[in-house]
Amino acid sequence: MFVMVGRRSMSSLKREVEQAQEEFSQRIDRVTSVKDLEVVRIDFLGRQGKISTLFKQIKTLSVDEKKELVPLLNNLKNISEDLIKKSKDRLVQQQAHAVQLKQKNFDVTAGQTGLLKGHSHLYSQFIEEIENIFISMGYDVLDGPYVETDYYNFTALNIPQDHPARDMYDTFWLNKKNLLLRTHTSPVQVRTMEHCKPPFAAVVPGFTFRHEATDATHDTMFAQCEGFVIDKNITLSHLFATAQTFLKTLFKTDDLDIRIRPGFFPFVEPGVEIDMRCPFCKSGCSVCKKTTWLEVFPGGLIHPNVLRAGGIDPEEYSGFAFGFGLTRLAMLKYKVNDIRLFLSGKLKFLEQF
Ligand code: FA5
Repeated sequence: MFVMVGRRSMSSLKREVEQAQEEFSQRIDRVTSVKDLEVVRIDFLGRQGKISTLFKQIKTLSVDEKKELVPLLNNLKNISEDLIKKSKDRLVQQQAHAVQLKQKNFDVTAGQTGLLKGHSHLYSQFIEEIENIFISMGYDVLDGPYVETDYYNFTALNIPQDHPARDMYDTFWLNKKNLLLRTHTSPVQVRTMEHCKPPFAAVVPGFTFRHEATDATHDTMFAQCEGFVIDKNITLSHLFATAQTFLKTLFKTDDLDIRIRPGFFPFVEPGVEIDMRCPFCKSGCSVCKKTTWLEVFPGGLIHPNVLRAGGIDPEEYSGFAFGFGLTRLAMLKYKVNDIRLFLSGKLKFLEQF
């Protein structure tokens, strides 16, 4: 704060006006922000500021002295106010421009520490692993629609209208006639036969939907993996060897027995259930429920009616098909005890994989 003590001589007051002017010019030249400018304004033009304080000295002067000093002080005040205003306009503009530039060059990819790092979902990882195993065995990977027609999901698979086997699949029917959410990946079999000439081998991993009560091993949305091979002279031995090779590779073991039981699916004849020896124990554990066997791989030889629906002559070609529960297999491999965790979005669960 600038305080005047006692009466000053005219010449000393004039010197002070000049000094104030000089100091003001120096300070305003150095100002780089509106905030700093406000400090300068208060120091010179505020009620206790240097220029205001000089004005207060006028009353101690004679009339002639006043006539000489007042114009000088008015001039200093006007110049200072004008410079403050111009500087403020310039600084406000500069600051707005800087904000604009910052937004324009804002790099959303710039590294930040301490942020959560994402990774692919357990489903994506497992599907990729399964695809790679089958690709190494010469299979193509195919896809099919989730919204299916009654024809591909049932009729073409040897399950005509009113066939009791339709009850095996609790179906989500859509409002549009004959449309449903596919209950299994098997519809892709006939879709493929319609477009490809044998021989071919393909797998179709993907989501399927059933209108079922959920529990630890049943969900309404879960994944299956269909597989089928069509060529001349395909037999059940090809299916068994495929199942064994796939399961050995997936569970990373050379020592993996399989056993075969009869199974019923209208689209295969004969139909089988292939079980594998529990890879986690020798004499029974909680995973295999003390049986040492796990039911994992339903399949069979493709029914002649299905080959015909796909435009393939069953007298010339035969094929095998399987459709295992991909989610259930992932539960076994990663020891997940509740299927509902897969799509729960719970990070605590997902971060483990
Ligand atoms: C089928 O869906 C046949 N399409 C499989 C098939 C394909 C057989 C080709 C022969 C030839 P199934 O309804 O059994 O079959 O289902 C196959 C697997 O899907 C089951 O073994 C089970 O692992 C899994 N699965 C069935 N329902 C559910 C569910 N609600 N939640 C989780 N997994 C399920």
